[in-house]
Amino acid sequence: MVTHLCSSLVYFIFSFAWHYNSRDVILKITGNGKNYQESTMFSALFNFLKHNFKKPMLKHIIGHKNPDTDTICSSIAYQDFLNQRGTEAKAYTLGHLNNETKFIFDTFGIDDPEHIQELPKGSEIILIDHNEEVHSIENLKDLDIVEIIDHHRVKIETDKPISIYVEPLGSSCSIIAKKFFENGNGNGNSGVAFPTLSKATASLLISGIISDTLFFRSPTTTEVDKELVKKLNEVAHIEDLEKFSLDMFNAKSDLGDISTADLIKLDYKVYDFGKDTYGFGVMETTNKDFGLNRKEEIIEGLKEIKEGDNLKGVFFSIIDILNEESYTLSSGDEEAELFTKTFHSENNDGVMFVKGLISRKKQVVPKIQEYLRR
Ligand SMILES: [Mn+2]
Repeated sequence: MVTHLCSSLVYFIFSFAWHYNSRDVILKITGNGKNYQESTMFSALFNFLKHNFKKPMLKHIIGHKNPDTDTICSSIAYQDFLNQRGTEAKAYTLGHLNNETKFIFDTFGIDDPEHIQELPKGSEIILIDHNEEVHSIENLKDLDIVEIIDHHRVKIETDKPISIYVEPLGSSCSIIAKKFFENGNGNGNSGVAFPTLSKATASLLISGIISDTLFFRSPTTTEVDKELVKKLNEVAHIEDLEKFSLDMFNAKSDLGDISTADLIKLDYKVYDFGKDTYGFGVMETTNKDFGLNRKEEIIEGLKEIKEGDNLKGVFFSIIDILNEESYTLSSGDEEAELFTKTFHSENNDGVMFVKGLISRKKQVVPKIQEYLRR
């Protein structure tokens, strides 16, 4: 920094002196020496200030809409990682935290990230846990994506080269945890600070992995996720992970007097399959009856979303975490048929039960995509 400042100062003095000496030559061209002389002086001064005192642009870390635990925890952990490496970055959320995330924040004493809907034009953003425009911030088109970290299917086009880290791991928190272990504690590249993994960040990363993999029950789980939780817990020291995961899932299932519209949108994503676009809401729960008892209103809600958002169909899956099975409702007969045919299930009075179907990302979306391609 000091060397840089000195060399810039020397450059400033030289460029100013050079412009001053060549004033006579310039005078003939501009016809007004005074103005020119002042403008060079100012532009040299401006460049000097710009190079040495320009505030680095803040990188805004953004997870997906209808945020879940993985999206929030990976955003906060990555903010910590980047800040420790000297990069100005801040995590935001595009919506309210769900009850599972709130439980985790209460347990570890973490503050909510700032809520935003949009960002000023030209802001630099890092997308975490998503890469599709429909899952992102409202005015994504006006923003400058500088990096993507994700574990979903890739569907994005950028107009310049950017850093992209996509790995088929169980969570985005797994990818951030890997970054800490690969770059931290003395393994970093020379000249860059080594991020230290704090107890709080390790706890958030474990929470995100447990949440997204349903504590290793989901078919999205990899051996890497299991290894990472072990290593992270050497720092986090969560005594009983099994009990902690049950507390998380029970917190997520405790939905109180939530409205039907909010229930459907709690964990809701829209997927474009080329010709047709469908909506998929999921409710991962240890209390499936909370959803099944409201079957009629939920189906009505799905129909409204289908109409309002001009979709081909909308599904809502009640996922029984502990028994690893699901009950899916749909917005109409045609989409119900698509679902029963794709998953070889039956439609029992509007409820389609499938044993072992618990992942929207790895099972539901790819299989429906495959079926529609036929
Ligand atoms: Mn995720």
